[in-house]
Amino acid sequence: MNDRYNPRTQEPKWQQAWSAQNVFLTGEIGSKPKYYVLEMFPYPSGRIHMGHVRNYAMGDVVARFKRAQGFNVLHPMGWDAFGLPAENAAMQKKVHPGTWTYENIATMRTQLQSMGLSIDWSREIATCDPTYYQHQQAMFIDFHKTGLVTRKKSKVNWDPIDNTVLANEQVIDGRGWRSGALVEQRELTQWFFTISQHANDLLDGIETLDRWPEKVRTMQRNWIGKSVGAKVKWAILSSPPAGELSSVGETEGGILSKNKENPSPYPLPQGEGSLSSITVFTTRPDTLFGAAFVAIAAEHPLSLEIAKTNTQLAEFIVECKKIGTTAEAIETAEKKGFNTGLTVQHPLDETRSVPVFVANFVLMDYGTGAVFGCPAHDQRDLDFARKYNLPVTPVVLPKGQDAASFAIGADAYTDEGTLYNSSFLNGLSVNDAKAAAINKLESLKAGTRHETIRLRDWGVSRQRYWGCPIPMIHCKTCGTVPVPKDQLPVILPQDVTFDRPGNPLDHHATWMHVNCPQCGAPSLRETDTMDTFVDSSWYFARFCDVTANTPTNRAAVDHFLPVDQYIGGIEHAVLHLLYSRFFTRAMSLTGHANIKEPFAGLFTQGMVVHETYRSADGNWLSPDEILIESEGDKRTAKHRTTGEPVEIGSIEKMSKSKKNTVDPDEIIGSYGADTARWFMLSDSPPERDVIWTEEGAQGAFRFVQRFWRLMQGLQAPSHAASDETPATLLPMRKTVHKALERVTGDIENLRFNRAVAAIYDATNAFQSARNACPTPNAIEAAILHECASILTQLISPMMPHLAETCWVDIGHTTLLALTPWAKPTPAMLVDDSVVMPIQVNGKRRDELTVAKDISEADLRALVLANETVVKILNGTAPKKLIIVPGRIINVVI
Ligand code: ANZ
Ligand code: ZN
Repeated sequence: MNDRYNPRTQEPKWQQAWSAQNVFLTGEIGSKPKYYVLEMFPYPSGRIHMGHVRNYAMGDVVARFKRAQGFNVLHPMGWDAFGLPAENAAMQKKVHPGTWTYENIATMRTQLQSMGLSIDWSREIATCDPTYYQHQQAMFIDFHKTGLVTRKKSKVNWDPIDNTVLANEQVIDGRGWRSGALVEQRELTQWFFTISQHANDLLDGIETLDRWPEKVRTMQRNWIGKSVGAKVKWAILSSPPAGELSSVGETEGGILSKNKENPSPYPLPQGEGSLSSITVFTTRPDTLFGAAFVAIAAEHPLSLEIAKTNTQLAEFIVECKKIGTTAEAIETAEKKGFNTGLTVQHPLDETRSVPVFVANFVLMDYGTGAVFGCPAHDQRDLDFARKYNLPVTPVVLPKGQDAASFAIGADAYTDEGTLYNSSFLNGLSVNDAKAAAINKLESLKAGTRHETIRLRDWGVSRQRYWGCPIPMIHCKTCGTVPVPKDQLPVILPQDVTFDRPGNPLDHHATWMHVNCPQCGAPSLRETDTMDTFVDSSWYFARFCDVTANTPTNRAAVDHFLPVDQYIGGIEHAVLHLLYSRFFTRAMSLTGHANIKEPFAGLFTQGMVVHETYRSADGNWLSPDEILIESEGDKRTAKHRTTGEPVEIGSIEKMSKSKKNTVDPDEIIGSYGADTARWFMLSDSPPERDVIWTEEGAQGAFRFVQRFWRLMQGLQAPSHAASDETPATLLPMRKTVHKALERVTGDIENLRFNRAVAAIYDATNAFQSARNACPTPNAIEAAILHECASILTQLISPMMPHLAETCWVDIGHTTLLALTPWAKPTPAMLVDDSVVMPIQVNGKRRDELTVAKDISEADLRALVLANETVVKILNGTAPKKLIIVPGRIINVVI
């Protein structure tokens, strides 16, 4: 007999057995209740990393557990296979993106299979495969027909040397990654999904996601960014200084339009800040009486108009544009303004006016592209006011402050308080003042209640090769025409070159030349491909039936969706999840599904982190280049070959740049997949980071060996264990049944580390009991076997190979993976009982044997039903029943 468990022979053996018996294929619809567990599918970058191991180990525990609990489990796997890295590889290694991608998929599939994941591989999909993306193209056309897709102008990063559009990640410190040229902003007509029109529905939906982390729900809410407030009109009073913007007059209907010498009309829609007024958006109409200035965006039509005759302003506008378009860049840039010389009238106080600035912090595409500034109650406005010497008038008085002495120093006051310095708003709370101000504005026709959403439409055009082609054709006479569905898929051409910058599809000799499907005239294919976030926005629906010849099989989608448990990284908390939620709505609007929320339960797991190591010359060293020596608590490291001392650095997320990674293949090769899975799940709560250590892996491996040894030499008993338990085995048997109950609840709630702890305890108890019972009789053997079976099943979701091996070793003849989850025997869950004397009026009359943890209500009922007590009471009620828990009962009559 072997005296060690050998994962290298056992793990492949069981993987073959499961696959040969199709254990993990999802069953027919309706055979059993369904359970859909999904981990975010990987990008085929080349090899799996430890983060994948953790993510997929967790999902697999849930899948195996739910299967054993009698669910028809859908647990699929696929590849998020389009994207820029494949094109970079094509350029650097002269290999076709498709070849590179499929080779990576083959490698990673083998790696994942070596983990022993219980996946239905018959449902595997790769998003770069035409059998997948043809359906995405069909839906794009349906979305287009339904108004869920539009085309409009949008800014892109333009590399003026390479003459190409750059993805955001190709812009490094404002320069093109290849050319090094300063990147410019250009406007291009691009394709968009109209997600912003669904913002309110996406917001409302968040409230129904009660099995999502609160943190993610908050991030989604913030990203959508709904602001409630008002639009307020400020009438333009005076002109800019003469000479800069010549001859303007204060005539009704606008200061410039009626000027005969300068007839250029503003390109402004009436109302949105027409010639005569500037409309701002504010969330703080309560602070209107503290206004010190109005500021407009550099690209506001009014600034552009003034800049036509004002070169200084024109220069300022150019400077503003250099900041870039990201909200982050605008937020961090130094706040600057340009005084236009215009003044506007306060909407609630005829006697007051404020100056108008063009300011670099005002975004043209948010709100109305114009704001009023209240320095006392907004930090940005305060900084601005200090810089340009504008008055700072507080209008919200904090509780406990004195109106006569309260003053604003370096910090704006942004909290609650009572309005003052504010005419009819004086004395109101901030909230009441907001309402009162809006009412007044509305009655004066100077403003309206208004909500603004920060979420922008989702631009999906990418000027790249390795993505899903957008199935549209541009015809000179018919405009943009969808590719007829019977001509789908629009397949990416194979013969492309990557030897020049830009989109290879634009350089292909023939691909883009087609005839218009409507009029037959020579036309051009759209050469933009879709953002890869589109690919991952519906893969979970395709998994329900990967053979359907329409995008979805409605019966399958209606049955399996929503995903019951989705597991992935917090880095996808906003975009991927929001896009998927939108896409699911869009699919339902076009008949491809019938739900709004794709993921009923979401779990975001923590990262895998590791110590870092550095040599004396400051270079990072990988864990396998060093040796750790420990003396007591002190650990030192030295170089494995040179013996030079190595500094042990901080614990960080595993990354290639810091070389603190370990390779899953190596771990699985030396310890086996079960050890890797067990350690990943055992050491910290799944939502937190887990520190990977060699010592920890070794500890897990020792447990694997110990568990296996413990299960040797137990034979299947002649009959099942009865409830009667010899006193020597009773505590152990109870511990094991209680562990069964606890682990069941812990896995249900994804508390894997707690489940592991309970298994350790129960395994220890089992080991002691076996030691104490070296030659079991038939009754004892049956109990030991029962407990061994339970323990083996408890480890099976985490360590499925070891569990199958032990399952056979203890005499079972079927696959554990096909065995229903055990149920604890209720009697074994009862804690040790106590004997409680019953006194009547202080005199001992009887006793009760009850469970230690019996509730007081149950105990009362037992006392009143006790034969002796019933006789003494003789139909009357006791005056009092005094219970000292666990000790004594006194009946007072
Ligand atoms: C006056 C005011 C006074 C403001 C005060 C705040 C505090 P959120 O919550 O993000 O929607 N704002 C409006 N449009 C803007 C734009 N296009 N670019 C830059 N800032 C803009 O922010 C709304 C607030 O941001 C608005 O309320 C406005 O400043 C500013 F004590 O109006 B507030
Ligand atoms: Zn045409």
